[in-house]
This record gives sequence, structure tokens and C-alpha cells, in this order.
Amino acid sequence: MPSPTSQPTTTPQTPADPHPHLTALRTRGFIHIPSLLTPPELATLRTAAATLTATARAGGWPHVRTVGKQFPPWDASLVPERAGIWGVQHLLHPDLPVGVQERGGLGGVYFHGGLLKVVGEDGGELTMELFNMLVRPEGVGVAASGERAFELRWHRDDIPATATAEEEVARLKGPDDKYVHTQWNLPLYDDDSLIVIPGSHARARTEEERNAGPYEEYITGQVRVQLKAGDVVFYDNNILHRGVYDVAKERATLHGSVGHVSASRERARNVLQHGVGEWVDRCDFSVLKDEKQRKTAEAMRQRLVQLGRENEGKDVGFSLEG
Ligand SMILES: O=C(O)CCC(=O)C(=O)O
Repeated sequence: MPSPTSQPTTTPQTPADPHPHLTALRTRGFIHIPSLLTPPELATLRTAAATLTATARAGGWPHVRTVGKQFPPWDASLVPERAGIWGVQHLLHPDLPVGVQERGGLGGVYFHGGLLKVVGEDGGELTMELFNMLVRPEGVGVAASGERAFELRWHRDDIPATATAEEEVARLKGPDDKYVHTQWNLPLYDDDSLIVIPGSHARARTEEERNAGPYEEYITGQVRVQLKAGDVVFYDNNILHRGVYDVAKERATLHGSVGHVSASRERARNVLQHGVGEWVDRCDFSVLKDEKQRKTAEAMRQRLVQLGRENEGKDVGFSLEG
């Protein structure tokens, strides 16, 4: 059965609600906002993205997601001889070949007011988290494990499929919990790779979802998120979701997450498992031209440094395996 597609949400669900985006995120688990970036912004960013992707595909950037493996850690030594890539990690890394503002502006997007406004809608102090880019999978085939290399299986980012219903409910946000972080996808080219099950971020899996195969093509209620270049979808990373990629279609989808400082403890594993603690204290945001944006970026960075310090020497582990 073909998947229905999502419609952009432009108006608040309830006009009186002071936090309409956070409410929409809490109730549906995702919210699709059109046209965050303008065509000239997209043109500049595409150039930077293409350079970075080519460097990473050639083995010139060690922080990549390798085809055939869905979750961290990834082994960059496999690239390019033995594996292609489906993602470039750490767009805020101080050593990035194409970096912040003056070198193409990819890093600056992370601090775009339109992105921060959603998670900061209720005035919470924000922490810098993850900023990566998902790209057209290359070197695609069937991995040695027999796994189909260019589709992601159904998952929640921070709860393993082996969890019982009770464990799922204990880990998921309840209807009265404050919304304190979000993940987002912002494509530089039209992108319909992401499939989600609306509402699944707030309940245990149904029997159908629990019994579905890892690459089940249709699960009741699933929605394919149809993004135009420059749109953004915010989602709860524990919504049941997967990625289905068309390897012939260009993809450069900025993929980030932001949290409130109050969420830091629960977010520590999500964030630090990607290794950001190793370089965050070397980030230099003085290249950001706008003073307000620069101050915001520095304050968010400091909060991540603090999160790293609190977890120093601890093995935060990995959320998922495979
Ligand atoms: O490719 C996508 O849009 C989804 C990525 C994803 O599910 C993940 O990174 O866990």
C-alpha cells in the first residue's frame, strides 16, 4: 500500500496556545514547516554541501556514516575502498574542511532563528547537540550481513526494539511531560526519505508494529514526510521511523538536534555517543557574522561543554546496536 504523505503545518493547532509548535510536536510527534530557507540560501549551501560530501566520499573526512551500518559507531577506515557513505557527521566540528559561515555557512544553519525558535518557544535555555548531514547513499549493495544497505529499519532512536511495552512507556514522553528537545531534517534538495508513524512517540508499539519486519513496507498509519528543499521537519527521535533512500536522487539533508538545558541528563547518551565531547571545546563561532547569533551559539556550546564535563570518564554507551 502506498504511504500517505505529510502536509506542511503552517498554522498553530490552537490559536490560544503560547507554544503551538511544541504542542504539535508533543501530540503528533512531528511537525513539518515549509520554506525555512530561501532559494539564494539554498544555492550557497548546496555548493558547500557538495564539496563536503565529495571530500567525505573520497575518505578525506573521518566522521561519516557508512553504508550497511545504521547506528554509531561507524568505521571510517572502510571508506572509500570498502564502503560508501550515507551521512557526514559533525558539521560544527572545528576541523571541518568546509566549515562555519565564511566557508559556506553550513555550520551557521544550526543557529538559524527559525530552527531555534521551535524548541526554544517556551523560553528554555538551549544546548548545542548534534548537527550532521544525510546524503545519497553510495557504494550501495547488500552488506556482508545480508542487510539491505540503503534502507534503514524501523526504530526509535533511543529505545531498542527489544524493549517491553512497560519499558517503552517508561522511556517515552507522557502527555503532561514538558517537551525539552527535538530533532530536525532540513533538506537542501526535495526529500521524501523519512517515514514516520504519527503519535507513536507517545505510546508503546501496537501488536502490528511489534510484529512488523525490520523493513516492513507498510505499517498502519505510516506517513512519508514529503519535504521540499528548504522545508524543515521537527520530530521526536523516539517516534517510530525509518529512512528509505532512492540512490539515484541527490540528497543533502541537514540533520540536527537541539535540547533544553533541563533535558541534558536524559540527552547525554544521545549526544555524547556521537563523540562531540571530544571537540566541542575547540569550536570557534567568532566567524558567525550576526552578533546575536554568535552569542546564542557560544552560550549553547558552553552548555554542551558542561554536559561533557558532567559525563567525563563515564561510558555513556550507545542507544542502539547495528
Ligand atoms: O534518513 C533519515 O531521514 C532518517 C535518519 C534516521 O532515522 C536516523 O538517523 O536515525
